[in-house]
Amino acid sequence: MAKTPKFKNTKVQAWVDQWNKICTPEKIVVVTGTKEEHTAICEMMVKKGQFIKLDQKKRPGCYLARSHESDVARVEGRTFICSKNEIDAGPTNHWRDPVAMKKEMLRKYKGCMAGRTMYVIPFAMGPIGNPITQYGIEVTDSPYVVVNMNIMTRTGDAVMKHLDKGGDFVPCIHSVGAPLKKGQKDVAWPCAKKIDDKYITQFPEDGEIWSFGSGYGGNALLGKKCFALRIASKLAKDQGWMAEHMLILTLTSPEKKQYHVTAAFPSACGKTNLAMMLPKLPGWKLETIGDDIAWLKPGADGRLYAINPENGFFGVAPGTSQFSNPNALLSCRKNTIFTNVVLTPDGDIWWEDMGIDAPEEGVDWKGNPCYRCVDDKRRMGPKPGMTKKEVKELGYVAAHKNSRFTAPAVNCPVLDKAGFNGKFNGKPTGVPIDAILFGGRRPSTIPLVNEAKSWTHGVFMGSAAGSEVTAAVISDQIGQVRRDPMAMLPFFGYNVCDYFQHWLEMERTSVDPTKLPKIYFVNWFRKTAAGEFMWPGFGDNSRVLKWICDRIDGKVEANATAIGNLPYAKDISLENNDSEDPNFRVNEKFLQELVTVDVEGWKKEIATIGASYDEYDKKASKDTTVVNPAARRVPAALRGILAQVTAELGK
Ligand code: GTP
Ligand code: SPV
Ligand code: MN
Repeated sequence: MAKTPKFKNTKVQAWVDQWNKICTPEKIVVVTGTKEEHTAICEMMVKKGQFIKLDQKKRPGCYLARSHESDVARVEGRTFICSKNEIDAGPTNHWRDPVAMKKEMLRKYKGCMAGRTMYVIPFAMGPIGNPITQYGIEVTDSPYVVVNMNIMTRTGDAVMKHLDKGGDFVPCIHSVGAPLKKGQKDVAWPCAKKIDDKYITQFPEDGEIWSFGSGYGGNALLGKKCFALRIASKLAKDQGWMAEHMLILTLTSPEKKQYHVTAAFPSACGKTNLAMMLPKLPGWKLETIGDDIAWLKPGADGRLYAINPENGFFGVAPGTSQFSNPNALLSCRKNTIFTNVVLTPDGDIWWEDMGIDAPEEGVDWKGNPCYRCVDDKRRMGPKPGMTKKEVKELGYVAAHKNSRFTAPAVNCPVLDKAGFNGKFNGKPTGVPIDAILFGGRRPSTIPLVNEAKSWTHGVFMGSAAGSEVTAAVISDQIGQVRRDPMAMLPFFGYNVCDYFQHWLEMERTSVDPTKLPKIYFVNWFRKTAAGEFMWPGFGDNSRVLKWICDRIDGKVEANATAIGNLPYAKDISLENNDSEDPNFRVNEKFLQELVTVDVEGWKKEIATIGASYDEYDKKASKDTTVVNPAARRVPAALRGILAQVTAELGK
């Protein structure tokens, strides 16, 4: 057995010692977080065939990994919230009894690191020393996780020093679940191959995270969804703050007025893109603070202040191009890890809709050869000489739809450095938020932008968010619209109804509710009957952000409708709307439609929102610990808005 190293923090000592005894690794390495250590681990993985080193002139410090076919995205069906009572996990989560779950998982962990190195990663969610920051220790047998955590979080000695002083932390255990027998050769992507052998388990009441069997993204980089959303959302509820699936951006108007905006869109629905967007509107400047997660705390003045707890971007690769998101492309020019994209013969990477020609030949995400299509330079197929149509019919993509880049935030050319470091006007408060956006991929009905009439109405809007399911999750429902309240459906650490109530409480307990951010619902994804996008999206979304700023400043009137305050089309600036390509230009006829209430569509929409509430209420009663099974848990205030909108639509 490996010898447990000595730690000053007794809780760290106990956590590492406990898992050393259970998992029986060959050796233990405590991650110090230096650049040399990071490179050495990457190079070790190259030697073992687990990383491909990319051309170091074109992509300095960059590597490519290919995952196992069973391990390409989050597994929601194997994600568990373990609270003593089922009601506290709520109707949207997979609940398990914590004692039974720990027993079941301990059997899995027994000897699971045999033949492997156990890494101890001290990490911080947020700038080290910031009062909002939280700390964690992830014990893992995956070097891939170590180097990704190095990018996505602040890791190493600086964090351990903080813990040495007795700082508290969230203990996390992760194993790929693939022990090695003596002399057994490792594979390129070790993991538990059967979905049912994977577990992504949160114990919000103990503040612990246990993950087993997967090495991919949010399943394995435990600081991200498991900690910064699931565990943190519960902490936030108990302590009066918010942990949200939101980007944070800083917008500066031509008059040099600054605004801070957060936006909650479901997975693969445009957070990274909006977070680093290049505004089409002349004179507007956008800077990035975060692209996925925001922690918001009420300040003494009643405003909500936000920090980004992360340190890098785990971004969706396909679709990222010079046109759609040049700043993301620049962010992954160096020190980036690519997973499941195409390898080109010159040691570079490629993916679908990267906006550049595919190489004539490459290696696809499964490690098989792929070839440029004969009739489309920007598509690849599994055999030489294929047409774009043939490839489409096969359903083949050369880069996996959920292939990703892990890029350091400091690489982002438009990073708001102060905001990213949790500072505003020199104080470590995070940035004051002016507007909160909700959104999703909705091909019909939902307007381009809709302003909430009140905080409660905004919470209603968030609760009713929904989207087509994307490839960010392993699911047989990709493309179908599902309700995804506040884009948090896969990430609630507790009961969704209590979460709605918590949002309402933020207003009730505010020292000055008039200072809370204004709330908006946006939709960049409306389509025509023929399936074409009606809004160009990307840089053109700055037109919507400007309207929001104008509303905040009281500069424009809005159309008060049954569903909320919509813009008058004339107030959406069409400056610089002269792209040659009609796809990248605002179509004024469509714009009019995008800001008009589709009454019939909304009647259906409202009915399904009501049905989702009924479903939450109904499922709650399954729990035998609930005294009154008929008790309704969806807050009455939200039911009130639902009734109000229903009545007004009927007028
Ligand atoms: P996660 O990292 O999974 O949380 O995703 P995300 O919300 O950060 O999504 P991201 O910005 O990576 O975008 C996902 C996909 O949506 C990409 O393929 C983008 O090209 C596409 N997309 C983003 N913004 C827009 C937009 O304004 N219009 C259209 N049509 N597509 C967009
Ligand atoms: C998401 O699915 O929302 C992501 C990717 O940001 S993962 O980290 O894998 O959850
Ligand atoms: Mn996300």
